[in-house]
Amino acid sequence: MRFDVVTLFPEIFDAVTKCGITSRAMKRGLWSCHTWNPRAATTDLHRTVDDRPFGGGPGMVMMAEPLAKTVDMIRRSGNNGRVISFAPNGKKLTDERVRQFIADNEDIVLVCGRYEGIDERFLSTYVDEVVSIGDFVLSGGELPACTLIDAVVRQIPGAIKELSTSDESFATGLLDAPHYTRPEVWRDMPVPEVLLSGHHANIGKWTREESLQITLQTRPDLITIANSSGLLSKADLKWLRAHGWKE
Ligand code: 9D3
Repeated sequence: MRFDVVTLFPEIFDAVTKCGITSRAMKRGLWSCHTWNPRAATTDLHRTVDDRPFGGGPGMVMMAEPLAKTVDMIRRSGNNGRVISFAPNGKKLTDERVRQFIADNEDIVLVCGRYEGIDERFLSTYVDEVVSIGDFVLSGGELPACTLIDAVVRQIPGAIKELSTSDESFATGLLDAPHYTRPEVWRDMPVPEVLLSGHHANIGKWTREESLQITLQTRPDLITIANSSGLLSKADLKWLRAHGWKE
């Protein structure tokens, strides 16, 4: 899988190309990432990529032409995949959309906005899809683009050895149970006894109930979704009803 990223700040993508699971997956040849600076596609003395908004208002707007020239270059370099741009008014990224990117198995072009946004005429002619990562204000599209890359790449088959990605919380539909490691007692706080017992059935039951509890407390909406997706057992439903769950 290949990502081509249009960005004024290519260094930010070191976060995914140089660090951790995504870096290892890149060394294994599972994906590649090329950054393209739209300043390189400008012709004026000051390499201008932004200008004042027509109609007035605060801040600056990214100009269409440097972005269009850059995507044209990316096309000529061989990436024929979807063009995704990032903006606060985009559609919220979900685990479901991330899995679709994997299933599609296509290259992707990412366009990162800075300033107040991108000229609408570029968006309407070059961009297939606008993505947000949530209702909070960031400084630009780069961290959302890194977020998308990280979320997608870690799900490429072979990127992760330890956990099968189907084991993860969004596949079980519940949040993770708490984790503990050595030492057995840290600052007078012991590890829950059941986890030291070696009794795998009890450990499984405890872990499941911790997951149900944390999900019920912090994300009750996920309990409703897990239930309607058939991800909850009779034992789960019994535990939930006993702990105040209202269907
Ligand atoms: C919603 C705020 N906008 C109107 C006052 C101004 C504005 C703020 C921040 C316009 C662009 C940005 C930069 N943010 C992104 O480019 C962005 C983003 C985000 O801020 N939050 C969540 N997801 C994303 S994806 C791209």
